[in-house]
Amino acid sequence: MKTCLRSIFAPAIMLALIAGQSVLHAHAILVEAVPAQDATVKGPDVAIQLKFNSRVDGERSRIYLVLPDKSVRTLSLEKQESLEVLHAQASGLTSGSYRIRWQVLAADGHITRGEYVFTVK
Ligand SMILES: [Cu+2]
Repeated sequence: MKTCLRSIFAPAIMLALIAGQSVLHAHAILVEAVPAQDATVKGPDVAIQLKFNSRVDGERSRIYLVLPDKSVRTLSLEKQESLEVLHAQASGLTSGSYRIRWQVLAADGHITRGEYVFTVK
């Protein structure tokens, strides 16, 4: 009887595993950003919020800010309220063109990175 049950459930378990894997295997893709790409915002203090399509590990993720003079500042991330969102605060920004550079570790164990430009007026 035990063997019988197993043979019925095994395919279901296999399917669940395959489905689960495709859900887990989601690289983090940036779906929403504040400031938005190419946006112009008011300084000197700018709140940065990056939302991804999957959970990201805040401990192993980084947001860098490339300043108008090309120097790079590593922003400290605030505690994650939502596991898909990273928050940071950039202060003392004078007017000019800035670049957000992000690198995140997604729930599936893969690292993705990207960058975009915004302007402080
Ligand atoms: Cu992946």
